[in-house]
Amino acid sequence: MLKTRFSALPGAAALVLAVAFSPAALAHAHLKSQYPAANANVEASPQALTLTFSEDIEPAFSGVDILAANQQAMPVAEVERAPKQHNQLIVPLEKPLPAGSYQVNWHVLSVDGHRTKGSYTFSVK
Ligand SMILES: [Cu+2]
Repeated sequence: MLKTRFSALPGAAALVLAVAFSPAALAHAHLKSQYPAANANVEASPQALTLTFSEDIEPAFSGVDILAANQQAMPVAEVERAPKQHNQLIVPLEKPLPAGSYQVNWHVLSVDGHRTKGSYTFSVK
C-alpha cells in the first residue's frame, strides 16, 4: 500500500512537467508583426499603431506605452481590438507624433489567460 502511494509521485511530477511544457502552455500571444514596423523610419506619423499577435487577445487587459527619446509618454487613445481580427491591437494616437524615435512598450493578455510583454522601436522622419 505504502509502495503504491509513493510510486504515484513520479507520475504526478511527470504530469506537471507535461503540462508546463505542452505546446498549449507555450502558445502565448507573441508579437508577430507591427505597423509601423520595428526599426522602421517612416515618412510621417501614423494615425494609429497596429500590433498583430500570434493569438487572440483581450483588449481590456492589453495596452501600449509610446515613449519619446526623452522618455515622455505620447498620448494614445484607448486601445481597440480589430473587429474582424481578434489577434490585432489598434492603438490610436491622439495627435501626430513629431519627428523622432519612439519606444513602444506593449503588454497583452491572450485569450488563454497568459500575459506577455515586450518592446520595439521605430522613428518618424
Ligand atoms: Cu499562452
